[in-house]
Amino acid sequence: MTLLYILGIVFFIVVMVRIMNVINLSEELSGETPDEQIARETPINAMGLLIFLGIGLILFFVTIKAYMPYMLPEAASVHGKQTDFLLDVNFIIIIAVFVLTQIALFWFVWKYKYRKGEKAYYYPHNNTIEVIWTVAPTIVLAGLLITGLKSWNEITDNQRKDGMNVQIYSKQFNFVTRYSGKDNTLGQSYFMNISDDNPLGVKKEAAAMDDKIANELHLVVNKPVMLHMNSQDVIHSMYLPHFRTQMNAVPGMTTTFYFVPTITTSEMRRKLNNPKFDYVLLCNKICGVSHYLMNMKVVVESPAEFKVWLAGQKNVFAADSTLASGSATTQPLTIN
Ligand SMILES: [Cu+2]
Repeated sequence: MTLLYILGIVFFIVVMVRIMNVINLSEELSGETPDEQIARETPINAMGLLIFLGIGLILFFVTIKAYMPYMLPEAASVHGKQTDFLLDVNFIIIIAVFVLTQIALFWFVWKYKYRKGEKAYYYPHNNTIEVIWTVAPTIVLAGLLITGLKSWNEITDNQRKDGMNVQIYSKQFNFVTRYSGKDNTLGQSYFMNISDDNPLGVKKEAAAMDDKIANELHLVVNKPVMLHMNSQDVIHSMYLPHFRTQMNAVPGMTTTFYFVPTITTSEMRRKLNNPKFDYVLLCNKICGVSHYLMNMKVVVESPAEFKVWLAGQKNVFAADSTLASGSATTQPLTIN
C-alpha cells in the first residue's frame, strides 16, 4: 500500500512537470511578450489569493466551531474562572489581530497589483506609523502580562492556612490520597517507613493517628483545600482539568496547591446533562509505560456527604490510645 502511495506521488509530480512544460511551450508559440504575460496573469493571481483568504477564514471559523464541543466545561473552582477569563481575553485579541492582519495582507496584494504604466511609489519610512505599531503592542502585551502575573501571584499564594489539608501521593502508576482528619494536620512521612501496611511511609505520631487514606479525591464544595503533593519514584503531575489546576509531584519534596471547588459533582452532571460525568485527576507527565492508566476519580460534595464518606475510609494506623491522647504536633508534612 505504501509503495502504491509513493508511486502515485511520483507519477503526480511527473505529470505536473509535463503540464508545466506544455504551458511554457504554448506561451512561447503564442508570441506574447513577458510584459503582456504579466498583465494577463496578475489579476488571476490576485483574485486567486483573495479566494484563498476567503476559504482560509471560513475554514478557520468552521474548525473553531467544530472543536468547541471538546472544550472543557465551565471552571469548577474560584481561580479557574479567573484563568478562563484571562485565556478568553488572550484568544479574543489573538483572533482579532490574526483576522485583521490576514485581511490587510491579501487586500494589499489585490489593491496594489501590477497595472501597466503604473510605477510603485517609493515610501521607505514613516515615524508616526513606527511609533504606533511599537507602542500599541507594548501596551497590550504589558496589560496581559501584568494581569496574568497578578492572577498567578494570587493563585499560588501558599500563605493561606484555612484549607483542608489533603495529601496526594503518586507512584508508578496510581494515586493515593490521605486526609488529615479532625486536627487538619497530616502526620509526617518518610520513605524508610514504607511497607505493605503503610504504603505512604507515614510516621507513627499523634498527628497521623486520625489520618485516613483513600483511593478517591473527595472535596467539599466551597471549602478551600490545600493539596500536598508527593511522589514516590519519578516526577508525576497532578492535573485537575475541571478545576484548572496542575502541579508537578516531585520526589524528595512537597509541592502544594490551594484552591476552592465551587460546583458539586451532581450539579455539574445536571449542567452538562450527563449523569455519568465525573471529575478526574490525571497524571500529566509521561512517567512510564502505564502512565496512561494513572488517574483518580474526584468527587465534590456537600459537607454532610463528605463526612459520611470520610467516616467509611481506612485509618492510616489502627487506633492507638497512647499516641492519640498525646499532644498533636503541627509540624509540616515532609517526605525525603
Ligand atoms: Cu504519573
